[in-house]
Amino acid sequence: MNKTIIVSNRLPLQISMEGEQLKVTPSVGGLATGLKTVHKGGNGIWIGWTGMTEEELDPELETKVNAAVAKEQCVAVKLSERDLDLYYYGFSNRTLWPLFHYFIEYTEYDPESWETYKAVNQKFADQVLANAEDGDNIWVQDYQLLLVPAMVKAKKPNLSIGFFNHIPFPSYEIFRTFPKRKELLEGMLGADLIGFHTYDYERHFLSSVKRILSLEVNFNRVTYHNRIIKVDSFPMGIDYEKFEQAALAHDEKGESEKSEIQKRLDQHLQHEEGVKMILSIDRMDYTKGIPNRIKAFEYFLKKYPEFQEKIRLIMLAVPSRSQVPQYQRLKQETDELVGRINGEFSTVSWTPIWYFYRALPFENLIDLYTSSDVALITPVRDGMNLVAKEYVTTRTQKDGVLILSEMAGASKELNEALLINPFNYEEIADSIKQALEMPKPEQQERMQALQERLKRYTVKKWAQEFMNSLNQVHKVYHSIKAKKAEKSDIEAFQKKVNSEDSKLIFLDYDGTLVNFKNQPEEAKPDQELYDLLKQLHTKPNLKLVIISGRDKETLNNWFGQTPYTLVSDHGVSMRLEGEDWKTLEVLKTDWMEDVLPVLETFVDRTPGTLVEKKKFSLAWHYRNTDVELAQKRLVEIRTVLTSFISNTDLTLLEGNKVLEIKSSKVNKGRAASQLVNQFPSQHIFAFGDDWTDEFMFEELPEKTESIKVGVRKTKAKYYVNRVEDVRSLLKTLGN
Ligand code: GDG
Repeated sequence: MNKTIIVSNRLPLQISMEGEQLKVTPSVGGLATGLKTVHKGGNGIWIGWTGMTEEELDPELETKVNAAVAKEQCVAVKLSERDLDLYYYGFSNRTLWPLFHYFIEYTEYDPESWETYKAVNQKFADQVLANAEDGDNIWVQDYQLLLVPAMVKAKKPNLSIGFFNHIPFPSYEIFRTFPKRKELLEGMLGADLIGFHTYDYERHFLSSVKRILSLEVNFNRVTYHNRIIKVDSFPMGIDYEKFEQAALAHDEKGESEKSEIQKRLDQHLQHEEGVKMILSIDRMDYTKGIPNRIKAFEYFLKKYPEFQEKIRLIMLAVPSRSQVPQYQRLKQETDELVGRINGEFSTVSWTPIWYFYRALPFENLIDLYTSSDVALITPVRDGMNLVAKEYVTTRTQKDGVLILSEMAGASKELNEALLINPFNYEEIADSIKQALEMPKPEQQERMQALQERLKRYTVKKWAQEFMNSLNQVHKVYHSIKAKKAEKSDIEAFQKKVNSEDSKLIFLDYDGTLVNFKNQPEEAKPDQELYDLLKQLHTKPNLKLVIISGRDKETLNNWFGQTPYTLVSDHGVSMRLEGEDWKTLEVLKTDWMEDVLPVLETFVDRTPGTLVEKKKFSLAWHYRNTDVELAQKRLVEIRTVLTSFISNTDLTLLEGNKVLEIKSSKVNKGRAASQLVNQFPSQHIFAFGDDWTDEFMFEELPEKTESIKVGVRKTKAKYYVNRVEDVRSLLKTLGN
């Protein structure tokens, strides 16, 4: 049976020594909970680091650790102290983390860390490869492992690979600054499904893929190395039940069961009528907007002094990455700000900020959530932010107000919160006031709506949706493409070609026999192509047809001396062996005078595009322009031209990065059918790569062996990956 392998930097467990005994405690974090069904169901395994370095493990202990993690269906990846230093603290946290959170000035690039990042990603990939069998699903988590999908795909292309990025994906303008931008994207594109928390991260990623790798993107699908990769957003939820149950249990607690913190909170709240508490919880990280929050709070106290001595900000900052200098500076700045403000505003009975720099047990977290009237969450960048969701979930009376930064992924879902820009102190101060004065019914109405959403889309649901989508991607992928031309198919083709029967072979030119070049005139035939066509043509009773969108003159230049049949302009003219060119369709061209200036205005406004004037058609080429601008212009051009061509026999034809305006009376299908009637053949082959060739695939007789270049939706029966594969196939047929 197929299984799922989850891969993350850390395994969802803690290992500790109790005397001589090894103790393994499963983690209770959100991700571990969400993935539990995926992991434990159907013999899944989880691959990651145990938290103990190679240096801490002697061979005996290592055996014990491996056995203990195996009991939890986990497999350990061995990391040395140096690995950890350069891959985790180094490249992941000092390079990728700031880069992806828009802190370019913090982004360090150190080649040694990069090399180690690659090597460690390879260690993870090797462990996956050692444990995976064909048909398994692999789900790679987060930015520490961006290269793993491609490393696994390269060795086992039949595995379905999913990748989820838990942090933002930055805009192209930020991402492009990074020296290894290509390598990172290519690493991720080893996956079949790439997930982000929000649509914004998804579109930033697609934009980078289009611009940096020049890949074809249709809606949210990327075509890469003849695979189709789906990119989608899956906003991660929380373990709703766990937080709700914990809050309900908290409500039931008698005085004697209360924690010390809870007692202090109660004392404060009961101190005076109208006293309120504002809560913030985050890892001490520069992305979380901690200094901004404190400064905005100070501004609030000054702007609305009537709240002094009535409200308190409780700030829990959990120590994190404290060996990185920026984190040390942040800690210092926070300490100073809190000190200054408490010094400035405190009275004998009141301090405005209660500041905890430590982690608290889960129970205390619930104390804080349930006792606070307002949650003030102000990250400057945050992939999702689960704290905001947890606060909402613990509000059993549906009161309380969430103030949330619009820079947190969670803000996309939590519309009923008071959304703020974390750089706008005025807005934050006013929102704090609004929250403190918000009437209960309004609080409840907002909270009700927020809770309903979070209850529906829990972390379990998130994991399920991702896995469903991963299974779906594979199915869709197999259903839209033709069958790959395998050895046995090619042998069957060979038999036909070698027989005495009559054969007709249609060959498209650009994108089929030669690769695209920046300028159409650069894509000339080379000697290898001439030779292989010549060889193929020696087969008995075989007619070769080059059927192209190119004009008569070009085809004459390139193939005039050959004995092949030539069809130009998608089927306007034809030349049979030893004969002159003749026109298949009599076409008017007077429309060109009117359309050409229209296209030229688009060329002027769209650098990198050009108009090709053919005898019977006009083609707007956009291969060398910015992809997104081209998409926009295409819509405009289509709109302008559609009204222009209504009531004419003109049509718009979309090729590979080209839009062509031509008569609807011509297409390759009509021309090819005409040739089939004129030269009835026992075997027919047709090769092509784009939409213009689809007419041919569609209209040729059923028995035709049609072969498409590239994995795209097609009417062809077979596909091959690249021009080089067409050439090698034709060579085989010629031998
Ligand atoms: C990354 C992304 C994305 C916090 N303090 C204590 C404590 N916590 C728990 C919270 C919450 C979790 O830690 C923090 O999660 P966040 O989502 O808020 O932030 P990051 O750690 O930065 O997580 C983030 C997330 O990945 C998931 O994809 O949302 O954007 O940056 O669950 O409850 N737990 C305990 N004591 C504490 O003192 N027990």
